[in-house]
Amino acid sequence: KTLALIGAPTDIGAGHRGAVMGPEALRVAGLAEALRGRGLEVIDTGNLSGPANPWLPPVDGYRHLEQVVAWNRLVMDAVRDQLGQGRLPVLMGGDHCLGLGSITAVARHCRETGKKLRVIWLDAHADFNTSDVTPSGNVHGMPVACLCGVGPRPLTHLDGDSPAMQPDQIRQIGIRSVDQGEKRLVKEYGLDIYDMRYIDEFGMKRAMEEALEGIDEQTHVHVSFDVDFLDPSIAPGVGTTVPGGPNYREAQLVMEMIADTGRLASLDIVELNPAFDDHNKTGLLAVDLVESLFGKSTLMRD
Ligand code: DIR
Ligand code: MN
Ligand code: MN
Ligand code: MN
Repeated sequence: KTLALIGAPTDIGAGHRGAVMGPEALRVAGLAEALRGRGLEVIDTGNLSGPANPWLPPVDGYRHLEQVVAWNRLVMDAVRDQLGQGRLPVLMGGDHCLGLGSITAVARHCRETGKKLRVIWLDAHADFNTSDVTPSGNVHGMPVACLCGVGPRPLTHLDGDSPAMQPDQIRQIGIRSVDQGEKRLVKEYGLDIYDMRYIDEFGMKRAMEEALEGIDEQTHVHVSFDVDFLDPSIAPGVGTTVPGGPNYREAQLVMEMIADTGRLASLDIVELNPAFDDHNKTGLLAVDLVESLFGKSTLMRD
């Protein structure tokens, strides 16, 4: 299987500028070379080109809605194109609003090919805000809600149909910052969340066993990796750090257990913000973890 790297340099949905530099930081950290080193064929398709960030305040609860829609259309089309060619798309964001376009394309591909979709959402945040409850108006806090059909029509109907997916197709890991109104929505929609309290009490192994339960040969696993999932002490290069995230070993275990399923079929790497980073430390860590996601393991008993 050939991997297709897709750069989406934008911070259109974020509350801080800088994720626009994410794709280049991942390239400089050696993402393509590391994956080729694993024996994978990797094509870098270059960067998508969308509207600039006008850096305006929210209007009716959304910041930059028009530009967010434009970027997500570009991402959706690029991901769909790569899936159609039988490649494994790796979206290099960009902020997490782009998960909407990426997963909308993946979900359609699954419906068309009769696959079961399982989204593994690695994040400090639930990203289930709406215009009514958002504290910021930033659309990177809303993609999961939009995917489940809750949000403004241009985002919920990105490819015409809505909802793109059902809440029971997603598992969220590492969650530790959920806004007040967002918490109510997440409960109402029944999202399956392995928050940090759960991970503290039962351990990452058990959380991942449960999150990956039911995956079989017919499952398309999509990983949406928001780099702020990681503890800020190891990953400072993100716009919205939240203390108390997974440490290095826990994060490696997450990636290795997903790799063990053998069903990873698409990936987003989002929210890497070099403006907050320390000598691309977070970019290098993201590459290290993505290598594990594609099968690099320290395990001696296999
Ligand atoms: C917050 C931050 N929940 C918001 N969300 C972030 O503005 O909606 N998501 N940073 O990744
Ligand atoms: Mn996110
Ligand atoms: Mn986040
Ligand atoms: Mn597929």
